[in-house]
Amino acid sequence: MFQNRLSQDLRVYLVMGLDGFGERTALEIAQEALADGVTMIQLREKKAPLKQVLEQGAELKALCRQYKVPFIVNDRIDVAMLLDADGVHVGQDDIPGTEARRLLGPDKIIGISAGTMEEADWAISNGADYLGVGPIYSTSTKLDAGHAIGGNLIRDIAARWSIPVVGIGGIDETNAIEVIRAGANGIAVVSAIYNHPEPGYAARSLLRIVRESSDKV
Ligand code: TZP
Ligand code: MG
Repeated sequence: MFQNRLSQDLRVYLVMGLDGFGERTALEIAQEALADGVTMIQLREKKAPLKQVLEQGAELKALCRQYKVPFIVNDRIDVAMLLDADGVHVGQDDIPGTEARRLLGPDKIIGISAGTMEEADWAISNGADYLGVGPIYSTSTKLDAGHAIGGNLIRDIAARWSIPVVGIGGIDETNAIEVIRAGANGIAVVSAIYNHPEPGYAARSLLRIVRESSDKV
């Protein structure tokens, strides 16, 4: 049941920091994207002072609650706990899933990144609720993301495990369909929504693509 719900929530997953873009603040971008179809949000802020992350993170969480969309914190289990986020997303070198679970309890969402089948196996054995797989395509958003791996790992994971999977890295309206057809439940994006001149429009088109391509899987 939890996983069923999660696979729906993962359809259009916006990963964002706290800097605004263009004329919009981070909150304004999130608001437009939520109003038009984003199904989950991850706060991934690497450089702002903790005080600011807690203040603005609380506002972002409130916005997510308003739209009944899960609010996830990247890396920082302390921030996730202080904000009473719906979960945490961690990489292979961050706090292990089992330890995150001990701190967060059974009801919170734990997402873990994986770029190889070994990493996916490790994440699952550490209690991941979903996997973030990538970078699927090349991306300039995360400079140390490594080389693009394409859709094959998603295909292999879908064949081997029944865990919700979201693809990440260089995904936009032109290639989202391939990610879903490979077997992902959704797409996680930064720039395709965040840096789009109309974030709401981008969210709506991505959700339509995910919906239409999921029907055909
Ligand atoms: N992890 C792997 S790729 C990536 C992250 C956070 C960045 C994705 O950003 P974009 O702009 O959607 O390529
Ligand atoms: Mg990390």
